[in-house]
Amino acid sequence: MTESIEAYLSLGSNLGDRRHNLEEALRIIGETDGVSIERLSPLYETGAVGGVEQDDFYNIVARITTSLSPRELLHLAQRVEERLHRVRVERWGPRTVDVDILLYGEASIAETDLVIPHPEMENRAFVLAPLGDIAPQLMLPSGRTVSERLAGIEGQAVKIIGSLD
Ligand code: X6L
Ligand code: MG
Ligand code: MG
Repeated sequence: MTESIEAYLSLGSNLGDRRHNLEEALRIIGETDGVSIERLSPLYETGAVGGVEQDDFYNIVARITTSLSPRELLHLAQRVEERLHRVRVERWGPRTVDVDILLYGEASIAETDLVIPHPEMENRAFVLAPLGDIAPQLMLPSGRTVSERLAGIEGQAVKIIGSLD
């Protein structure tokens, strides 16, 4: 009952062993004091959007409960990216793992390095499709549910390829 804030994380990988990278990232997150993974979406393979032409991603969304503050959660995401040897070559380039905070309870945060809800989450099928599998009726900042937003997105290839449970 101490880990009482519900939050959603988006994880993606398109470099190296994509499944292994997501598994390792989730293992580290799940082993962290003050974080408990409550639910995992199916595992998706998704066409890359934004940035240079690059390989397809594996994406997944996790619902967690946590006693960490938003900034502590950001630091955890950054530690996970470092542990998975993420190297920043160019903006929106290929990465071993990317861990983004989508939502943190009802929090609305706009700091230079920490914006919650994630400002682009409503436009990205690689976020909305897995999020919709575990929280279809979740209300987004636009006032639409996840499934309503997903229905309005076209041309972004996403497909379920398995699970990491
Ligand atoms: C216009 C302008 C339309 C920019 C789209 C969308 C830019 C997404 C960046 C955009 C635009 C992004 C992942 C990814 C990235 C991922 C898949 C980004 C930043 N991360 N594609 N692209 N999965 N499928 O996790 O999301 S880089
Ligand atoms: Mg991202
Ligand atoms: Mg990120």
